[in-house]
Amino acid sequence: MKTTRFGVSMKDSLLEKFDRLIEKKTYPNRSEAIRDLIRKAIVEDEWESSDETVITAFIMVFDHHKRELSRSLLRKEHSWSGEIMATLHIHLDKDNCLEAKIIRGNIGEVRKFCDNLASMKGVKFARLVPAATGKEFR
Ligand code: NI
Repeated sequence: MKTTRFGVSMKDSLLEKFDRLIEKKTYPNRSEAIRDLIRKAIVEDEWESSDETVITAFIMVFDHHKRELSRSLLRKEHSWSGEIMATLHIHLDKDNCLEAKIIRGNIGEVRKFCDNLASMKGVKFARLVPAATGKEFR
């Protein structure tokens, strides 16, 4: 496959920050770091603009003492029509639980469902991670 070189202009201060990031993430050079960022942006766009079925990982940390949270979570999961393929539950400490769910479904519906879970009282952290098929790279 043909490779093209191109120049990128940016302020020194931004480049310095980028170089520190490259070092921290142990990229071998700027080109590899930029390629990786571009790939990530393409995968995210593919995922966001898809109306096909996507697979996502949803991660949440919550306080299981919070009244009604555990029951409400179960109720929401049972009444949702989408597909939760797997749930991993870890008791982080005496107060907090971490759950990672692998969810398959239409992106709009999955996002709405996960936003609903994330907004429950007692949820301390929640993130929906795209796991695109990466068909752009085949
Ligand atoms: Ni737990």
